[in-house]
Amino acid sequence: SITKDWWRKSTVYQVYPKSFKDTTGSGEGDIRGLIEKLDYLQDLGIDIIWLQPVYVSPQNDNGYDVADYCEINPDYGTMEDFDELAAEIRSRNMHLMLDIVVNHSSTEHPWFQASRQSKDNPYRDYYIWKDPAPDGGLPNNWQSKFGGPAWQYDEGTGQYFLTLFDKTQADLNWENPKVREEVVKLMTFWAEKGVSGFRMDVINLISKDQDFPNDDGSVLPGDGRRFYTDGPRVHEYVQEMHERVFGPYNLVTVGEMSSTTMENCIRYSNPAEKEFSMTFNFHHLKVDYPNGQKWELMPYDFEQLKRLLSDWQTGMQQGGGWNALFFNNHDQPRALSRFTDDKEYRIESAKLIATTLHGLQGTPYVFQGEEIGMPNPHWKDISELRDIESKNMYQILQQNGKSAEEAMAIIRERSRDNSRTPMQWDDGPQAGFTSGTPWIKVDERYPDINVRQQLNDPDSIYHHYKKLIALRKELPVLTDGEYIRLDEGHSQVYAYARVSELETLIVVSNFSDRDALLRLPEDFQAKYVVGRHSKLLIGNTKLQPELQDQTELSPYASY
Ligand code: TEU
Repeated sequence: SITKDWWRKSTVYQVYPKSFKDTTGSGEGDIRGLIEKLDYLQDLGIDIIWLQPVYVSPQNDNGYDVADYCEINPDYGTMEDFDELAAEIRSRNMHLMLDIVVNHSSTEHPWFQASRQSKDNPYRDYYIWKDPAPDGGLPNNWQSKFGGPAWQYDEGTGQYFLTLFDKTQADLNWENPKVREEVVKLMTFWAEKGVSGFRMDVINLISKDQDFPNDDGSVLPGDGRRFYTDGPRVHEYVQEMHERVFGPYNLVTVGEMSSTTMENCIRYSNPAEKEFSMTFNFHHLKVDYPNGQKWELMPYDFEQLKRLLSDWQTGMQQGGGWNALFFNNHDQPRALSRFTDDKEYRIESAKLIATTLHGLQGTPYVFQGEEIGMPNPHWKDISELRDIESKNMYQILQQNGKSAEEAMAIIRERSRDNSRTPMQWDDGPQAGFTSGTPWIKVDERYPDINVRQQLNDPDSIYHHYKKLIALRKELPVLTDGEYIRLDEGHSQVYAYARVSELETLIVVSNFSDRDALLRLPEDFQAKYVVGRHSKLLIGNTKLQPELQDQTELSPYASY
């Protein structure tokens, strides 16, 4: 039986199907490959599998350019394969969460093909078309997230259409009730197939200011771009989806919020608002962006990382919102390489990343490969990369004056392909991912970093994740405990507590390659440690009965 808000004790595993497991020798992962690995995910303790897009698509943005919302891309398999996957997941008491990409569709979608036929075509207003500006230029100064203008000119009808992402991803016009009807229909189609939930792609961009004002360059505090985010009718649209699909089918939903605010995330995820179950926000993953600019390099700001994590813990807790917890996904470089040490202290670092995240309040997301400590791959040159955003930016950086080497150095750190290389199953050819040639290279360190070797090692990163996932189901304080930051600006250590009536849990992480010493704040010790049953969550998740008055921490140790 599904108890209310069951997903507050769940852990989600994110599958990037193209790189998960190939069963045909095509060099690309497929649905049957995921079916083969369900026992592995069940063993890890996963409750929900977030399957990224497998719909019909020209694959310009690896499936986030959908050309048929209710059909499976033949590269991934058939609808029968999908139905078998759904049944196999249900039979293991696990849940399937599908990716819904409805801010935009592929320009190869029949809707768009019709829309571009003529200005009076019935599908014209499914998309956002604008006349050229009086001087013949672009309708406004909006820029695509993948670089370049956000408007593409259509010769046939002499108008521009909006593309906030790639030029082959045309933004849908949510002002049009027919578009909203189509979205309800396609979500109902998948809900009827027994899908338990949806991850909603860049869902806070669907409501545009109908004046389409120029971007005045004012940015939201810390990041983001005003015209992109949390538009005038976004909450109205989400509430309509909740009323017509999420609620009736009791779905668990997560909204991907590009450059949003805390206030909006509280509105999006407080159950009383009847919108989403939880939200992804990205502020903590921009602490290495010099003044919010992704395509410049700087060492990450540790204090800002801790402050953002803490602010969002406290703010969402006070506002009744719910965080989707993550450090990794298919759009980000591997956190292991980004925030810790992926060489000498790789294993300690991978465990630290896990312990630091899984001690927080929210629903944790495990992105494929993080549970075995996969680092950023080594990229020789741009020819090894596949991501449309990386390839665009490699050109744009050089147009803006960077040398090819300087551009490549930035791409190496920032590219989304860092997280898109094939899952490393064993030390056999192509890490057991494919019998063919992989669509993107396997990282050369796979013989030392793979699933098979870690399944048999009780001290492995894999088993550390498995224990953390189990602990979330065992300790109520992980779900409900008040969050209290403890490190007070320590230069190496991030420490926090989760406190409930019965338990005090303390999570301590040394994000440095040097020994560290942490003394817990006196008032905290007096109030929460003396006389209370205090537990120290140890990296290997054994619970230590008493608490020293100060904690010695070796490099990248986490407790
Ligand atoms: O990502 C939206 C998004 O904000 C990221 O693309 C990020 O802003 C981008 O990498 C630039 O830094 C979602 C999907 O997760 C992503 O894979 C898609 O490319 C994008 O939407 C368009 O559908």
